[in-house]
Amino acid sequence: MTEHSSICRVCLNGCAIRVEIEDGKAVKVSGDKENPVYQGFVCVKGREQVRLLSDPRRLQHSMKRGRDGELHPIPVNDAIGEIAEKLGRIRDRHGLRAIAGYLGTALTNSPATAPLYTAFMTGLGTPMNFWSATIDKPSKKIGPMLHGRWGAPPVGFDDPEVIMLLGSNPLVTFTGFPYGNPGKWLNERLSAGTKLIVIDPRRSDVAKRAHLHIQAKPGYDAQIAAAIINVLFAEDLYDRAFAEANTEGLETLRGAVAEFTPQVVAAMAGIPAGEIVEAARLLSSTKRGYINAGTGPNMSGLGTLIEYMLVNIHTLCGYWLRAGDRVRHPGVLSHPATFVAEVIEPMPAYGFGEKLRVRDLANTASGMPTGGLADEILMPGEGQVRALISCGGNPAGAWPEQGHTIEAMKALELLVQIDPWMSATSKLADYVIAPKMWLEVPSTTQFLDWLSRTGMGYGQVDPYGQYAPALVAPPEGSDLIEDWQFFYRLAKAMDLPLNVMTLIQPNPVTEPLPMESEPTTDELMEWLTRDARIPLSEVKKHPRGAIFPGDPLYVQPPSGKSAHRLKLAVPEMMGDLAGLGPSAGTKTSERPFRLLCRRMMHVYNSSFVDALPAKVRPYNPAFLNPDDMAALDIGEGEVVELESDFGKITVIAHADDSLRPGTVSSSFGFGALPEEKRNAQSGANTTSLLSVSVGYDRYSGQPMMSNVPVSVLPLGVSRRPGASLAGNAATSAV
Ligand SMILES: Nc1nc2c(c(=O)[nH]1)N[C@H]1C(S)=C(S)[C@@H](COP(=O)(O)OP(=O)(O)OC[C@H]3O[C@@H](n4cnc5c(=O)[nH]c(N)nc54)[C@H](O)[C@@H]3O)O[C@H]1N2
Ligand SMILES: Nc1nc2c(c(=O)[nH]1)N[C@H]1C(S)=C(S)[C@@H](COP(=O)(O)OP(=O)(O)OC[C@H]3O[C@@H](n4cnc5c(=O)[nH]c(N)nc54)[C@H](O)[C@@H]3O)O[C@H]1N2
Ligand code: SF4
Ligand SMILES: [Mo]
Repeated sequence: MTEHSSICRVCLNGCAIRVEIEDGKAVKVSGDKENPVYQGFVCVKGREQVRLLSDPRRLQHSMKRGRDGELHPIPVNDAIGEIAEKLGRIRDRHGLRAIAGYLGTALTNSPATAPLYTAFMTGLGTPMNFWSATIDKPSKKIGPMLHGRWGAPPVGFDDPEVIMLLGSNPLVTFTGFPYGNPGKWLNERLSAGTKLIVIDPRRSDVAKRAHLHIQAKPGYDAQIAAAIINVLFAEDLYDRAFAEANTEGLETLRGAVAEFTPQVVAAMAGIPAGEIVEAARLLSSTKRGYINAGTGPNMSGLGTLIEYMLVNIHTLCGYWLRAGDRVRHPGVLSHPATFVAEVIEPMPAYGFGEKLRVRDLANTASGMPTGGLADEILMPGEGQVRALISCGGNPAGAWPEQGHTIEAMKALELLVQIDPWMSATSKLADYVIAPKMWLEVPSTTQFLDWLSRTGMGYGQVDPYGQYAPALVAPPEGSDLIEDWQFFYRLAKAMDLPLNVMTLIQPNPVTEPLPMESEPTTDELMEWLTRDARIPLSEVKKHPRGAIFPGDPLYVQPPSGKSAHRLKLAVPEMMGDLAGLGPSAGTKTSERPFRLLCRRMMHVYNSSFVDALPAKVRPYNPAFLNPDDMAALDIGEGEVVELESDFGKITVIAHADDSLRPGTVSSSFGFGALPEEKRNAQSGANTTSLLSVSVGYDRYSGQPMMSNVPVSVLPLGVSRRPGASLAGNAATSAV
């Protein structure tokens, strides 16, 4: 038995792990206690990866759909040759727009996947390049781009003294706190005196640790943000000097939030007004703070307005680094950057570049709106998408409105799915390309560097880096390639150039990759990190990972030449806000419950839901407040139906007293394909309750995937006269 260091890639947290290897097979994963950032942290998914690597259900060969309609093994290079030919024919017949690509969350396995995917799509010349960020939190970029750009980083994770989280639960999801050991980091922050505010209809794991948990009804985050700004103005708590020097629209914003008093908003959101006032006072008590909104608010239909209002609070509280401040995370495996304390050139937020043919959507700062892709496939006419290359994502399992997505997948002339598992999308594909997984491929922390630079709520505290070599061989007799190799070989077969962009912001560098002979992954990773602040060779000297402080980097003083200003009151945002005011009237739904999104520690989206550990529930419960269950006469573990305006699913109900009454909380990714007719014991696909075309965010196309009106229908209710379908109406969310 030997023990080696590696990086866990099951999720974005990138834990430093120790891997025990016996007879060439990984047998045990544990956290690396000597690692300065992770300090031994590892979760159940990280530990389970050794079982998953040799799970018999994992694909060992690529597959092709035969004339008999079934999938059969095919040598991977033959598959690539055939796919190249088919794509070439579709391009010649229908044009480049007929070919779309989709990159999902499993891009985290290797820092080479995203650059090679992007280079392939660009080399091919199609604008139909999508990724999962636009069915996740696309407004995290759109909101700040509307607001304008400060030339230095936010205070972020650098010793914040106040943190406000809206609908995110970092202790389970590793988003909203720095990548590392989130529990330890929170303990450290709390003992240093940091104040934590959490806004969530659920007393989530992180809300339990908060100084102030505002357990509002879902869907009121924009109004709550407006009320916080109202208090900042009313009590004169904002950073006046910063705002006067660097912003415009202050008075317009003051006018726009005037009707959103704490009392008015508290009544809407079902919370005490004093909590809004307290939040505003805590937030403005320091200039060292950050605010992060997770999937809950971002999926509630108003993501862009919410993110815009939150970045307004951020600016009004002055949470930006100033001239002379040290930039704590200057990057490791990324290019050195310079930062300046002034407002810099704005970038487009939404509605630019390629237009979708549906819902007036177009490219955004977060990429093309994935919520419109199924329609682009189904809608006949010029530009119709006929081929989809999907890598590391699972459209048929994770895209909203499952039935619609499945119809789209079936309508494609060519569906290529790159996936180590027989996922819902693999089952519908013409070709399934089976890739190598986690410990079988080398990796680096370069993607974490990139995330550290892309915005608030992501990334790491300190400039941390690690390199991990491939540790184990893929299963014997298998025929697997790395994700990036698929795109390299396909480009070669189609005679396309690959101009590879390193994962570096804000000034990405693109250079052509040599196509004469295929590089090794290590050579490619050298290429991707060329000109990095810390050379990869230096990072490799620290196999257990290390912090690379390098020379300190400071924010430069303003050039004095910038004519740009941060915009506090762009007209479309102020218009949207006015539509939510008390004078605009409230929208109601007949349905008494609101479905909340939620993630569970032991699953990762739809990945490996069919291969979960034996000791955990193999399904996604519908969690309900016990009072609501009692009112509906639903027993613990009872099968019930959830019905929205768009679909109905059968789920198993479990009591959870951390939920605000009137809410149902359930994770997604379960339930496979409806035609498999599984029972509730294997989970239900909550995406069937969603719609891509009703209630979406009009800037990003982000579908409404939380705060969704639903009814909870006990099965056989007619036989139980005592049961009421109305829910606990007195307290339910409206
Ligand atoms: N109802 C509902 N729907 C949701 C959400 C929700 O909250 N509620 N959340 C949304 C969010 S936030 C997101 S990000 C999207 C996710 O949307 P997707 O990214 O499309 O979906 P995932 O379930 O993450 O799919 C990951 C796929 O990659 C495969 N995979 C695993 N490892 C590898 C690998 O190394 N290489 C390759 N090529 N493939 C691999 C897995 O088997 C799986 O099929 O779903 C969204 N859908
Ligand atoms: N263990 C694990 N980790 C994961 C994942 C996983 O599947 N498992 N998935 C990964 C992915 S793709 C993502 S995008 C991230 C997501 O990370 P998070 O955003 O932290 O995801 P959730 O746990 O779903 O937390 C969303 C919270 O929003 C609350 N909420 C719902 N609606 C509203 C609303 O309208 N307003 C407010 N204020 N709150 C609301 C819900 O009650 C819930 O507690 O997690 C990532 N990490
Ligand atoms: S949190 Fe768990 S799954 Fe994510 S990187 Fe760490 S060990 Fe892996
Ligand atoms: Mo996500």
